[in-house]
Amino acid sequence: MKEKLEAIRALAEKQLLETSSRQELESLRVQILGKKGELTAILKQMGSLSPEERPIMGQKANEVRAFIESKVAERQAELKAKENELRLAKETIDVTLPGERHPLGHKHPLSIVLDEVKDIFIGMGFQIATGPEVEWDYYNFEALNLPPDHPARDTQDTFYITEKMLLRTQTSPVQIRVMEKQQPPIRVIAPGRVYRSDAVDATHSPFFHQIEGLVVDEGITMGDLKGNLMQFAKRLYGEQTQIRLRPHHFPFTEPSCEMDVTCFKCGGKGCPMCKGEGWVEILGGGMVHPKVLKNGGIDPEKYSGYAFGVGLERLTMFRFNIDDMRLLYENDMRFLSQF
Ligand code: 2NM
Repeated sequence: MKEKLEAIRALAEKQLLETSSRQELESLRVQILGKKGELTAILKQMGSLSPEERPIMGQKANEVRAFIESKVAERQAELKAKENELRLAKETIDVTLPGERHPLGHKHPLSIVLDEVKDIFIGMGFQIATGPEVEWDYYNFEALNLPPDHPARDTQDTFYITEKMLLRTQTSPVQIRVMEKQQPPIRVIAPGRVYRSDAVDATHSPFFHQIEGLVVDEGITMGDLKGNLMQFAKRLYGEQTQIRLRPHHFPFTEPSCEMDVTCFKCGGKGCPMCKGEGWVEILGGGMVHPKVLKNGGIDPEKYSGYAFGVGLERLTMFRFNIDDMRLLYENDMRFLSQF
C-alpha cells in the first residue's frame, strides 16, 4: 500500500506538470483526490490493514494528499499566470497603426440653399414657421381665396386624402395658421415640402419644396416687398444682382407680381441659361388680399401685408447649375459628393 501511495504521488507530480489549462488541471485533481479518485480508493482499503499498520498508512496517505494538494495549488497559480499572459498578448493594441478613415458626409444641396435662405431672412428679422403637410382643404384653398372652381383644386392637380383633407400644395396654409395665432407685426417664412399631382420630368416632381414669406404690419406696401426681396436676391446671388417685378395674378394677393433676377450665368447679357433674356424668374408674390387677411383674423382696414413664394428646387438648380431636378432626389453619391 505504501508503494501504491508513492506511485500515486509520483504519477500525480508528473501529470500535474503536463497539464496545460486550469480546466485540465481541475479534472486531474478530481481524478486523483475526488470522491471516486485514486487516492480515495486506496483509503477505502485501509480496513484490511492490521491495527498497527493503519495509523502509519493513514499518516502516509494524508501526507501524500497534502503534497498533491499543494502541488495542484502551485500548478493552478502557474497556469493562471500563463493564461493571463496569453490573453494580454492577444489583446495588445498597436496604437501606432493608422486609424480607419470614415467618410464624412455633408448637407444635401437642397439643405445647403435652404439654410442660406433661412439665414438671409433671419438676418432681416423673420421667424421660421412650420405646419402640417397633411392639411385641411380650408387652410390650403378656401382661406387663401381660391374659388371652388379654381383649377388647382381639381384632383388632377391635388392629392386628396378625403374630400376635406389633402396633401398641401403650397406652404401658404402655414401663413393662415400664423395669422390666426398672432397679431401683427408678423414677419415669417414657412419652408417645407408640398405635393402636386405631377408626373416626374426634368422640372417636375409630385413633391418639392417651397419657402413662402409673409410680412404684416401697419403701412406695409409693395415698396417693402421690393426692397426686402431685392436684398434677398443680392445676398443669395451676389451684390451685382438686379431685380425686376412683372405684373401677375395669384388668388391670394392683389396686386400680384413675379420677380426676375439678372441671369447669374451671363450677368444679364443673354445666354442659353436665360434663353437669351438676361433675366430669370425666381419667385411670385404680392400684397396679401384683404379677404385673406380677414380669414386669418387680421383687420385689413388697419393692417396690410405682402407675401411671396419661392421654389427651393429652382433656387438650388440655379445656384449650382443643375439642369435636371431628378438629380436632387435620386441620392446618387456621384452627384451628391460634388457639393
Ligand atoms: C406665392 C405667390 C404669392 C403667398 C400668400 C400667402 C398668404 F398666406 F399670406 F396669403 N402666403 N404665400 C403667396 C403669394 C405665395 O407663391 C408663388
